Amino acid sequence: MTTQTIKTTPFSDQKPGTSGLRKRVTVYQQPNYVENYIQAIFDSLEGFAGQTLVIGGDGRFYNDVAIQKAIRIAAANGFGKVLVGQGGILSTPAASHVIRHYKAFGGLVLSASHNPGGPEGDFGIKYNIGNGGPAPEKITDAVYARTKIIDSFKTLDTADIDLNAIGTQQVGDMVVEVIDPVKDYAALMQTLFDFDAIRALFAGGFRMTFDAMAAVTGPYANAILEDMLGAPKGTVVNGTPSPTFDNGHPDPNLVYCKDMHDLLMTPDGPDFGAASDGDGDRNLIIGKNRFVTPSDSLALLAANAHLAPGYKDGIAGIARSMPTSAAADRVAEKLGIEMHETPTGWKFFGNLLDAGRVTICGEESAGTGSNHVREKDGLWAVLLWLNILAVRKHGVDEIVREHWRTYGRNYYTRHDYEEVDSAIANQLMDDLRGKLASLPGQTLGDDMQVAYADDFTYHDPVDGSTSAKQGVRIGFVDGSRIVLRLSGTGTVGATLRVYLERYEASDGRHDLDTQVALEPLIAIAEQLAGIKSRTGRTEPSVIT
Ligand code: VG1
Ligand code: CO
Repeated sequence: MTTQTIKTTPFSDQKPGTSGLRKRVTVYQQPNYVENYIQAIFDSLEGFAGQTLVIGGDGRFYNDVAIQKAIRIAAANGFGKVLVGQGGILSTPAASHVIRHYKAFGGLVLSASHNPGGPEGDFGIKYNIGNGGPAPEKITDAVYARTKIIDSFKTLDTADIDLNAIGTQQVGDMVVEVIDPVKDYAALMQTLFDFDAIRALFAGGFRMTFDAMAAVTGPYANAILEDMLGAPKGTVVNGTPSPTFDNGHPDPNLVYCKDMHDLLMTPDGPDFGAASDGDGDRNLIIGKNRFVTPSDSLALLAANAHLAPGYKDGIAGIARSMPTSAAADRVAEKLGIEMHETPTGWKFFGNLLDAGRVTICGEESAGTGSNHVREKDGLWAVLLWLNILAVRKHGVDEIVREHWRTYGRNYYTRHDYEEVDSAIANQLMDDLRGKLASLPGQTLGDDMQVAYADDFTYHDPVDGSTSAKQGVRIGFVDGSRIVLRLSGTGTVGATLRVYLERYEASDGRHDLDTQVALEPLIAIAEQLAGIKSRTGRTEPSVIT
């Protein structure tokens, strides 16, 4: 089989964002768009000849087309083997595990995560390195530089492989093995959690609902929750992956999972509700009468992790993204373990996990995970919650309240303004940066004194690299914070994210409405940034 070298011209818009390259499907459908990007990735790597590449995606529209292209380009570039999930399916955490488990060189994760799918929706490609985690900035920067000058790609003129047939097939000199997407991942979960205890919980009448949002976690949740753990049939809803996510928006938050939230607030509703996103790395946790914010969930999971067999010896440290609330910091302090604050995006946790400095990581955007893989992991978080509930024999609400009585409560919310004009959003951030130097010492609102104001710069303690301009933070003397940054995963215009946090001590008031508790900070953010007047929006598109 002869390798074809095809001439191409660069695209100017192939800059990877927070989590890979995300674009409208119509952008990806341009001739050579996928080919250029994948070739640029391979051109930025060294030493993969004869090695294994993992390929999998969340099953969204264009997944199959992109996978067939990726397989041919991988073969033409000299990979020895491709492992691909049956039907092209691998959740993001499962892909991370498969890379690690089979000691692959790396992997291509095809997903636009929580963004809608379908011909009018989004698509994405992300490269993960041999530790199973998203490529660090050094690699994504090199890939972007390469996309700007690429002039050819390599491929083969071969038939499509059968993505549904488990087993091996040949593409040129390369072997393609189609694997069960669930099996290895389910086995890993069994090593971490007390399946007997969780089985007993369900057998005792505990009722749960899990919304897979017609996305990738359906097969995983069905196999693990219903088949292995004995949750009643019907526990998993929307469990069949659909290329359009049944025309839904697979973002597990209170907007898109409102029905589940309402169900958990009814007296005869289930005990526990959970959901995951398009590619299976996010989680939403709602107990009876209690929504658990992702920042609180991170703190609670860290404080209780030792109750699960996989973490029985305790955790080495915790890391959270900068905008995530400081609730976990208090847990780390009490446990006497390391605490790290990183920029947004899972790629910044990889070094800390590899170095054994942290065990549990999390982001306010409904992402939590541990050192078992190098991605955030939606079902992992759900299973750890179930393990904790099974051991502690209390409900979610009781456990959350007790946590606040011990550590205090970090009231927290995020206000998103989506599809804002990019020029307006950038100007807003620039003007805000211009004000930062003058803020410390000032009193804003009625009585909020600014302690510090900066644009977050991260210094990676493991490899010494620096990442600047990671979000504007304004911190107050009482521990409250306002953070503003622009999203790196949106595909249309700019998304402005405003993160708001206020601390209430362990003996303080824990029962305020979150938006009311944060009202003074919301007003200060508006005063400083002028969001309403600049964008013309009267309210956020999404409040989480
Ligand atoms: C968002 C979240 C971030 C998360 C990223 C990828 O990024 O804020 O915390 O890591 O999505 O998540 P941004 O740049 O839009 O704020 V996923 O589940 O979309 O892979
Ligand atoms: Co995701």
